[in-house]
Amino acid sequence: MYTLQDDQVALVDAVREFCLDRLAPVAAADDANEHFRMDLFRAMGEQGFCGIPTPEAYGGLGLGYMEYALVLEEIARHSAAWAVTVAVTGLPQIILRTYGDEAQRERWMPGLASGEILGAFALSEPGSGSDAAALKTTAVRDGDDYVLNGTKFWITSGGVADLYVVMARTGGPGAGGISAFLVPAGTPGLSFGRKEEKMGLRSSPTAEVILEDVRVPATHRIGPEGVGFKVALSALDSGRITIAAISVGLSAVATAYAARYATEREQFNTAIIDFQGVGFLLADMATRTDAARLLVHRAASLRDAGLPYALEAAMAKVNATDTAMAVTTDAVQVMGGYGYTREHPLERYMRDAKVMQIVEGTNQIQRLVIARHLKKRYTER
Ligand code: COS
Repeated sequence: MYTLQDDQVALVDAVREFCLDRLAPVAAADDANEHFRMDLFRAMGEQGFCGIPTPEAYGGLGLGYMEYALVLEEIARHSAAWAVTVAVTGLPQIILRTYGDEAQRERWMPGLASGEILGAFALSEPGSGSDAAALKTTAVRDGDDYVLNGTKFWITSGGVADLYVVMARTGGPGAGGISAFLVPAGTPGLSFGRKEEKMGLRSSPTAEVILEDVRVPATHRIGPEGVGFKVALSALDSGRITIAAISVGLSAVATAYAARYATEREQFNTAIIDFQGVGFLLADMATRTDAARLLVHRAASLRDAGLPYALEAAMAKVNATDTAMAVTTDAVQVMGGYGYTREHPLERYMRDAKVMQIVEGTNQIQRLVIARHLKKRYTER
């Protein structure tokens, strides 16, 4: 029987209470004004939101990806932008936990888990998005240091983050020539270009990260030279579960909002949910949302059990994000003219849903990953 455990329900209730108190009141205005609040991030960190799956020994809550998915879904019901900020500060933690050495873990993980350090992940470049292995940023060894040069694009929390994990080329072309580095904010030569004006996720800043002769000690390299691509892609496997969970939050809140409206709204002396054209739309929205959540929970459970989950994470991501786009669009349709205005949050949900089909690997890349897994499975038989 598939049910949540009591402590999981209690965790979600606590997150909801915080979000209703601190996040919901500012979500719409901060979206309109593109306003990011560092104090709110630190407060979320104090609540433990930033280190849900990080071991207690490194300052986290030591829970699983199931709990992480549940928490991110709940935050996303109030603000997908904030859920993404929390998810992305998790990427350096996953990376350090898997590939970092003990000194790096002790230095950075407790701060990241508690929200004292806001983390960012810098892989994409102007000419390297889906083809991540084509990145051009360089890291050249110079004595006990590396010197980094290049430009990173579309970096979540760019300009406000305290710590950047930067993928840079230390060797030849392709995936095998890439290494990962820790670059703290304030390092000379690290600067930020244009802050993007985005369609959605507007209270989460996204900026260009510029590295000009940025010198970091060799102890800031994560793992051996040449494993940076694996570092990045394995973090993205986990990140895809988080983006999927956030998308389920968007679908769930949009469905609830539209269903409530359709129950109250009367036309022709009838609640519009009783017209099959609207009722069936809502029925499909609710069903698709729950199906998407099940795929997210499957991927999270596999990860928590220490089993392979990359395929299931890609499936969960492609399904949940396509679902969020469809469901939020239909939710606007249910509310008609009201849904299209900023008096209601549905247009924000719809704008926020769009980017979920793009980030952490476009949905075309997810399908490519899934197809490659299928090819491997059916070749090996
Ligand atoms: N985890 C760990 N290692 C992985 C991996 C994963 N999920 N996927 C691939 N690798 C490894 C491979 O095993 C291979 O290593 P070996 O040569 O030692 O076997 C190496 O990485 C290269 O793999 P591959 O040949 O599959 O690389 P491709 O250049 O074909 O790229 C895709 C694969 C397209 C899947 C990858 O570039 C990708 O996911 N792109 C999207 C990037 C993305 O998500 N960007 C979003 C940034 S954050 S918003």
